[in-house]
Amino acid sequence: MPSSLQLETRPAVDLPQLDLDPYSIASLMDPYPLHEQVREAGPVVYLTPWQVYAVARYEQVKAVLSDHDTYISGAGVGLTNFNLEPPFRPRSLVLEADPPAHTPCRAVLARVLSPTVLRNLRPVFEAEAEALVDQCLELGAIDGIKALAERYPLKVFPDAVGLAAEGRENLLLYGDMVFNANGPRNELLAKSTERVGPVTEWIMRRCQRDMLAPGGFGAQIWEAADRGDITHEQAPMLVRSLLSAGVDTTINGLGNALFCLATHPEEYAKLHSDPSLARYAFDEALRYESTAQTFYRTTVRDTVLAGVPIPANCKVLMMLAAANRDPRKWPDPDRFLIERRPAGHVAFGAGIHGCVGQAIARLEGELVLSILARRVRRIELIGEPTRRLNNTLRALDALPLRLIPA
Ligand code: OVV
Repeated sequence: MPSSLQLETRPAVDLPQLDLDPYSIASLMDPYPLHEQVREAGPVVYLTPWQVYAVARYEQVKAVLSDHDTYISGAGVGLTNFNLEPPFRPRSLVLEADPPAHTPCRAVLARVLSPTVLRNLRPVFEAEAEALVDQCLELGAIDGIKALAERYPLKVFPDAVGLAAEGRENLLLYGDMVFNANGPRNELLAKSTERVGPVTEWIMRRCQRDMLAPGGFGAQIWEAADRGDITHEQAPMLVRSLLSAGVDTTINGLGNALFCLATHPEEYAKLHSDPSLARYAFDEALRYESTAQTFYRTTVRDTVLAGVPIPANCKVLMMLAAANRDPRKWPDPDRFLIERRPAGHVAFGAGIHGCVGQAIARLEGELVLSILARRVRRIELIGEPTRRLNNTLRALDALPLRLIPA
């Protein structure tokens, strides 16, 4: 047999084929055993249940995030390949777009959420955090999710966008559905699609100019269209991005941080004695319990990653939460340590699609945790936390806590 034929029929270089399902109930409840299996099987693996490539090591996740020309977002950042199946809603102009179309849209959002803007918002966000923590302290026993992790972002973020108070719980249903939609068409997606019914129309109506208070993020997006930075057709779609990505994410970031602190009293004690650790504690919680567990890319051409060939038009699953616990990158990765400096974690992604709202997310996290640290001596877990399963998000439904005042 001629050697060239042998070469052609040789299987791809060491591509482990794993019969593992990240969307099984067991894995959604506790994803970390599967993360370790994928990470240790090789730098690139193939998950047979969904027929996708997957990377779970920090180095390869970072490589895929960084090479946005090869690993594109325009074919969707979930399991569904938009080249083969249409998206369930009109594509996001930032999340599900590539340069050059992506660039001006991203720039508008980056300007609206700039450090200067956030510096001005800080006193407002701080006063809200103080009021809410005081209310929780008066109650003593609270559900940390409903009373704090949900209430805070649901107040401060839509206020900053310029959204009226009525109907904000719709944002929770919408976020739940958008993040479920990045996974397979399973029971979770079916249920949240059912619940979301009339909400989509409500959301799209809120993106219109007349619904957005002057001076808010929403109004500023429309002003960017007046300046010609984007078109007036694009403006409501970018407001939709804020409403899609700005609430459920921070809610669960905060909820997971409260969970980490309640289950690691020795770490909470450190935070209580030095509230200036709040910013690091929030980032460590994001590393340890990454809110957005996964995102996908799609190969635009044949490529090679860590010596493994990947053909064109394939979905590549980036296991962000697994990369954030890769022992090749992090000493003692399975320990929650608030004095760690977890710079470089990929809970916000990285590169041109890295979370454009990460500064506002960190502002919310830092403020809530630092005010808790000052006013609460101890956080006691007084019941079993329950999970809210979502195809993308690491989320809690309930977190029974008692707050012991300082
Ligand atoms: C779920 C999600 C994350 C980030 C961005 C968007 C959505 C968007 O709609 O642009």
